[in-house]
Amino acid sequence: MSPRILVVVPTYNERENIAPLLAELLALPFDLDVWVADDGSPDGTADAVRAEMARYPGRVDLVLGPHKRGRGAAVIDSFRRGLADPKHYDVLFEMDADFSHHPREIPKFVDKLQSCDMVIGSRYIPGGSTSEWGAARPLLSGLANMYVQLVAGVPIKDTTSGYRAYKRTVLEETEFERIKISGYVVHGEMAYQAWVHGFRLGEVPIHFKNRARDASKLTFEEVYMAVLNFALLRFRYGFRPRRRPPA
Ligand SMILES: Nc1nc2c(ncn2[C@@H]2O[C@H](COP(=O)(O)OP(=O)(O)O)[C@@H](O)[C@H]2O)c(=O)[nH]1
Ligand SMILES: [Mg+2]
Repeated sequence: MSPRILVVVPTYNERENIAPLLAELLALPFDLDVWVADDGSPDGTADAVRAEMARYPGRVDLVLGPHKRGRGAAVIDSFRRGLADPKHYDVLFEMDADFSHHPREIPKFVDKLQSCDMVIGSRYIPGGSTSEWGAARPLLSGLANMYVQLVAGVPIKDTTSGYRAYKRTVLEETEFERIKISGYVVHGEMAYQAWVHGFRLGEVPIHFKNRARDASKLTFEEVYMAVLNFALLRFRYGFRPRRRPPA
């Protein structure tokens, strides 16, 4: 049986990208809806989404945030609502709107979910790749991943990747209210929670296409908070995965 899928796409000034992205996602051979989590983008992304909602009735929705909340908070808010939705989605995805994460990779995630509860699109396993121009970002992301593996022990090569699929049970047990890390590295904490709850984590290789204008937006405070919080993850959530009853 094919799962009911909800894809959450956070947007901030993605007017140009959102219609083409929706077209590619909705053409996939899955029972799949898309919710765009927009934080009042000044470029009018929400209007572009409304136009697409009319084109694909019932398959696209707009979740408007009260202000610019950051990617992590926007996605978590939509996940909460997605779990409560009467459509009872079996699988929830998150992905960027700027085609850094390509819709054509979605079937790989769906396959992998047959043997895993949470699947991460990975740049750092065989078959994965990135098109990054600067040196700073790959270096930072590589260091962040090494650090997470070292201090948290999650057996994942790309914990910072924001292209992911979760079975709903994983999100139902995720303690969103405990997440302290904001920004770029919230994904590490979500992966740690899933792992420590005893869920099966998997990775599929993806190609990550960076957009030209991207410089790293990491602030010193974000880095510092991340380093500190990751070191504390084990103490906050436990050291070893809990045993789960077989699914
Ligand atoms: N809702 C929402 N989305 C955001 C926010 N900041 C970034 N995004 C979206 O999150 C995704 C990743 O952001 P991007 O600027 O491409 O970051 P990067 O590629 O990781 O450096 C894109 O789809 C953005 O539009 C925000 O504050 N709120
Ligand atoms: Mg991007």
